[in-house]
Amino acid sequence: MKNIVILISGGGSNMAAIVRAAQRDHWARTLGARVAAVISNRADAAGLAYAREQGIATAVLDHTSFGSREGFDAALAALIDRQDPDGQPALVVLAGFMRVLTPGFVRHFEGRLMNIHPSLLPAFTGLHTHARALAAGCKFAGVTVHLVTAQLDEGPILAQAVVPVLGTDTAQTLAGRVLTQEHLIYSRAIASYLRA
Ligand code: NHR
Ligand code: GAR
Repeated sequence: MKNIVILISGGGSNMAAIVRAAQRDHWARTLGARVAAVISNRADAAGLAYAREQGIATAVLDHTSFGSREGFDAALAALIDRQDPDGQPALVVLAGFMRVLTPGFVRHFEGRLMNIHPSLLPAFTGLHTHARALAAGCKFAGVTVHLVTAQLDEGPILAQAVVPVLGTDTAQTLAGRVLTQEHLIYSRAIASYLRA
């Protein structure tokens, strides 16, 4: 069984959409895969409650209790690796995860570490993507699913979706429409990756 470990920092709506897709499309039977754990760097991440309700193992690793990024990342990697009792390397899915990961962590999971970024990469790497797209006068925004590399918000693009920018849009209204597309494309990108 291929274990999927999802990392969150907040609401976890992308994680929830992936869990629902896995249930709806019977990934255990069709893809030999399951969402094995949801891990957050924040104890107050609302997504943890949803994962627990779904019977998915959860864990919190508070990054502020580590003296360095490397220390946090090493503990996080060990925690993820413990999710695979049969030694099957997990697919690690960043879903609203807000901590930049060190090169050592990325090397350990490279090729099986995915992220969803709320912009049409390579445009608008980093944070506050919707406000920046509006400020730039973009007519289209969107979302990108990519493999994670040490270089922030880069790495091979797996899927994208385009969202038109409306004249009335605020960062919040645009974020809402982009999020709807995120919920659609992430599980499709994961399923395609698992089939490859
Ligand atoms: N790590 C690596 N090496 N590469 C990527 O592409 C990563 C990553 C970790 C997270 C998600 C990314 C996003 O899609 C992501 C991609 C947080 C930050 C950030 O600056 C940047 C990009 C992303 C997520 N985080 C601050 C930090 O100091 C903290 C910000 C906060 O806590 O609100 O880590 O947006
Ligand atoms: C989503 O738009 C996601 O793309 C973004 O946070 C929002 C909330 O996600 N992620 C980042 O900006 C950092 N990767 P969530 O509801 O899945 O927690």
